Amino acid sequence: MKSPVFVVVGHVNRGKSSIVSTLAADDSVRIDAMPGTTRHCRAYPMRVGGQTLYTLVDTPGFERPRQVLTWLQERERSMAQRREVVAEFVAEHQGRGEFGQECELLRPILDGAAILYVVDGSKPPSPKYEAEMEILRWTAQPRVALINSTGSEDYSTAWQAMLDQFFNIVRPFNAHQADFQQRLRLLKMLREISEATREPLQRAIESLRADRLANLREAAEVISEMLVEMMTRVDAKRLATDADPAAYQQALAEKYYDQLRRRERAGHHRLKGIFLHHQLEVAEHPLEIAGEDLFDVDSWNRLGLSRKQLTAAGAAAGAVAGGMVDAASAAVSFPFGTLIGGATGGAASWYAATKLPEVKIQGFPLGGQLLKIGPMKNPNFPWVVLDRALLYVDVVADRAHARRGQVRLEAEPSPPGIVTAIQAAGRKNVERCFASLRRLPPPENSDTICSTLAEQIYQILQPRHEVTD
Ligand SMILES: Nc1nc2c(ncn2[C@@H]2O[C@H](COP(=O)(O)OP(=O)(O)O)[C@@H](O)[C@H]2O)c(=O)[nH]1
Ligand SMILES: [Mg+2]
Repeated sequence: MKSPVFVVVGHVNRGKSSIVSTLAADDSVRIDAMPGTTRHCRAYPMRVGGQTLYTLVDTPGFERPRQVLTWLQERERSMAQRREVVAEFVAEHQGRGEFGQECELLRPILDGAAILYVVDGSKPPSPKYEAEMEILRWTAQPRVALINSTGSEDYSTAWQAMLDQFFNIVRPFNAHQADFQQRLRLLKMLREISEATREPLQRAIESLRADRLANLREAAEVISEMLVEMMTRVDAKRLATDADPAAYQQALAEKYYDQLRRRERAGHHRLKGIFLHHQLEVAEHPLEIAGEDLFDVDSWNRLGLSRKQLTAAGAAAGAVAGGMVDAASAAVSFPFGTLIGGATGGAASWYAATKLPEVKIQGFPLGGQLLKIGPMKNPNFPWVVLDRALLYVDVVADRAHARRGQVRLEAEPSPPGIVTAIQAAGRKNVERCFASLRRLPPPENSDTICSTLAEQIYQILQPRHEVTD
């Protein structure tokens, strides 16, 4: 079955390319404050799993609609034959240079595409639009007008009265604000515009919904993998037998924390890709681990974890970690409180200067000491990482692909501490995974823990981003 095609028409700078970008979930569509950026028609398919659900054709709009309309009117035979006259117009002018833009946009319409006519509701309507709307009416294809708004003024009532005369349906649609749900709502409306669109658009809606759930599941897996790796990470440095481990601590700690931050950035980058935001720049404060912030209980409260929750989680984690402490670390003590900021019990554990057995490899004696840092035992650490990841998904999952420019993660309106919104049972399940991961050596069944954790995270994400009818 052929997938529906929508040709997006309107004056320059009305938001045509923005509508294409948002409906095709494609952030590579050029959107520009400079008029005339789109010079040729270009098709953007909405694909899911290799299948094209529907296609949007971005156009530069009409160049000389009045002349075209005059040409058509001079040749009008009857109302029933208007569409044929439009076809004659294209046949006569195609490839000739004159009316090039008009031929380009009319061709797919004559081939059966539906029309999305875009106006800017923040600018007043004027008779200068009538010629192009009339030409579109002559094509007799299904026509929908979308009132987009690029500014704050609102002339939509006046537009509605004018557009009603030329279009089957008139709807407001803000290309830069529309979230996933609003996109689906628009598709449901488009589904009804003709017999030819009904079935394929119904299937498109179902595919997009299934894809949404698959994306949320993938996001949960990405977050889980990231958490597992960040929590179980251990960095080590081999030292000579007589070396002073204290001299190497800081460099090793810096490397370790730097790797954790990188791992988080890489995870966030993948989350962005899942929701097809390839160009989007997300500014976020780097994960603060070694400084005061992470260990300042007040900053945890801002994330929504109460003192009581922290104490409870800390006690549980401490008990687990306490049983697992390497004998070597008990013997050697380092002044890490100052370096790592140990207000709530320190961040990563240190396993310093473990004596290595003397072995010889190809005649060279090996041995000495091993300085190790990790895994991260701070009970709050994974909750902060999880909270940041959930906030990140909130930002990218519902952002219109037409909206360009940097987004500030922390500035997004989001309830403080998404993790606090998690039901007690869910939080307990997540904490159970975290507790297993805090063990050293890293648990052998971390793959199983990772999938259990991913399922728990999916249970958090799914209702947050659920699509309702
Ligand atoms: N705030 C806002 N700006 C928009 C919206 N749609 C378009 N614009 C802006 O209007 C300008 C033209 O948009 P574009 O989609 O390229 O329009 P086109 O020339 O009709 O394809 C760009 O600067 C867009 O950022 C919208 O829904 N909201
Ligand atoms: Mg454009």
